[in-house]
Amino acid sequence: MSRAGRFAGTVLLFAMVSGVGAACSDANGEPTPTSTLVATQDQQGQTTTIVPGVTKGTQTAATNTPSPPGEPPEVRLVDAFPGLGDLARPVELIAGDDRESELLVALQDGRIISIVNSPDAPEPRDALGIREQVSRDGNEEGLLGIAIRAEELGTSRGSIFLYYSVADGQRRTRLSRMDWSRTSGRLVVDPNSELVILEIPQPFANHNGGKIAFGPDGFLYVGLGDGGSGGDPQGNGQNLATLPGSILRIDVANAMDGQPYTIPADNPFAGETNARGEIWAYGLRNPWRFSFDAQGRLWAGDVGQGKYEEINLVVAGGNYGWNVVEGTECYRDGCDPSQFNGPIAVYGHDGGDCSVTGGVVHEAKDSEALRGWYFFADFCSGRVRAFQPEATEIETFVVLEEGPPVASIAHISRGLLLLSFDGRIYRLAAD
Ligand SMILES: [Ca+2]
Repeated sequence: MSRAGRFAGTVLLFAMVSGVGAACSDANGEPTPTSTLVATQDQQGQTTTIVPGVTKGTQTAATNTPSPPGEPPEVRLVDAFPGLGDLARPVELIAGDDRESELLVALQDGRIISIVNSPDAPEPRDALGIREQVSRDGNEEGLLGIAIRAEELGTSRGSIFLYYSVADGQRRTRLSRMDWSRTSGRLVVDPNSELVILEIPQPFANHNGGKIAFGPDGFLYVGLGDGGSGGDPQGNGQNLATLPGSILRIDVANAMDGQPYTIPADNPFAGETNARGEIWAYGLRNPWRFSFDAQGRLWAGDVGQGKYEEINLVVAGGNYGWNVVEGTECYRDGCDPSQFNGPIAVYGHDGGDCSVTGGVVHEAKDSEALRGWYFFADFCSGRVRAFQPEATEIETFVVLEEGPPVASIAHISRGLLLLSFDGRIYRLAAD
């Protein structure tokens, strides 16, 4: 199957992933990118000279000069693991050890695979398989997030946290912890060691959020969608008494039976009546992927209903507007958008855009030209966009017009990796 064919074939899946498949909108008043820069996509296998942390050949950091202020970098995608077979719906990639010689990739069907961090990586090994307990009934259901505390990566055993849709019983998602150890140097998770941290009833199959990550403060952040359907019929986004529609911040350092987590005392709603203390920020529709940058700032993509896709800078107690505001416009008539935390970047549904995949600020150990830009993607169109967070006025550029269906973006020292539902993991490279 041709690459173009693969991409076309995944557009429908995308629309479903975002939950906006039936909600196409007109383009009136949509903000448009100020610049369109088309970069070519490399063929698979072009970058076989790359080794972890080092970029050889013509793509050395020394030859990549920073982009002039305000000018977007020229980028292309290279297959990061050309020796690997296609992966089935990869949704997260994290380091498996402190040298990043091993990487863990979560597959939506309930597997975690271990791959060698090298372009000529041999076929993956299984680190965990819990397909029988993970629901894939809905397109957006499945194993959606994994996280390991960075301090544990240099050790021989530790804990991994998982977020997935539960197969049995009432429709719900689960945050849980399992133990891992190393066998022949590779991380293996023990599925029998599961401790359930938190379960969230899910009234509908879509909008499950699913990104989980430890912040620089050591607390676990959990992205939850609004509960699903369309338009947030339960009003979870603006309801502080319910968890959906929020990013949570919880302390799982001493998780145990009977007290699987605690609420940090400095959480914005800790101790308030009629509010869940776990909530760090709310008013989110489906925060599909978030990340922390080197300064500790939390960036989240929020998938729109039918008109606008957002990138938000998430702060304690922030209310990002859903379901009163979509983007910078009223979703409910007569609202006042200035009452909410507005998005840092927003784009409309022109040209096939329909579902944002939140990205990362590139620390660019591999390329000076990419340093400091926040890169993110649209799952439906395949476009990759970028902006400079430090700019006085945020200006968003399309840096890649035709890309694959990127479901998640990860950041390791080797570079910025885009996990695509075409089965490949790409590295973003400077041209
Ligand atoms: Ca919003």
